[in-house]
Amino acid sequence: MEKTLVIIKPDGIRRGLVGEILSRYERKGLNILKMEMVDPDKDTLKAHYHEHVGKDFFEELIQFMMSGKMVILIVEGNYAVETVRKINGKTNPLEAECGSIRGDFANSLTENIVHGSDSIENAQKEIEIWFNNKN
Ligand code: IDP
Ligand code: MG
Repeated sequence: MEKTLVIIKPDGIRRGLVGEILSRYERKGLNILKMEMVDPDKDTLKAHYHEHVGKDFFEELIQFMMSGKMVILIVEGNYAVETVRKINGKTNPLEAECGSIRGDFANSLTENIVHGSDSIENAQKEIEIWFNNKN
């Protein structure tokens, strides 16, 4: 079964959206395989967001991700990677469709509530980064 890595970012926790977000994945028929509340350190975040190291928004992104606790999830199901990205909505809040998590709740390019892996290969890498191979 396909697996993907989801993060409910600190703004999602602060705004009390954890239950709402989980239920959107569940209602679509996806299965929550693992779930943990974490206080991320900078090195783990840098590994997770290595493709963005050096970009002008990188420091702002890391500071935001370290601004509070977040929830990490392994979500599985048919086409889990693409399905989660669709439920999450596009990165730019102006382009995220209403009905998606970002479309309904985000109004910032940085603070956009959720992360979902963008490929099966990256999902495997990100699951290793966050769950230390214990899946
Ligand atoms: P994704 O989360 O939809 O995969 P990415 O392009 O991989 O989007 O960017 C990772 C995260 O970095 C985004 O979710 C968002 O929090 C932040 N981000 C992306 N682009 C920008 C930007 O142009 N300005 C500020 N933050 C950004
Ligand atoms: Mg991405």
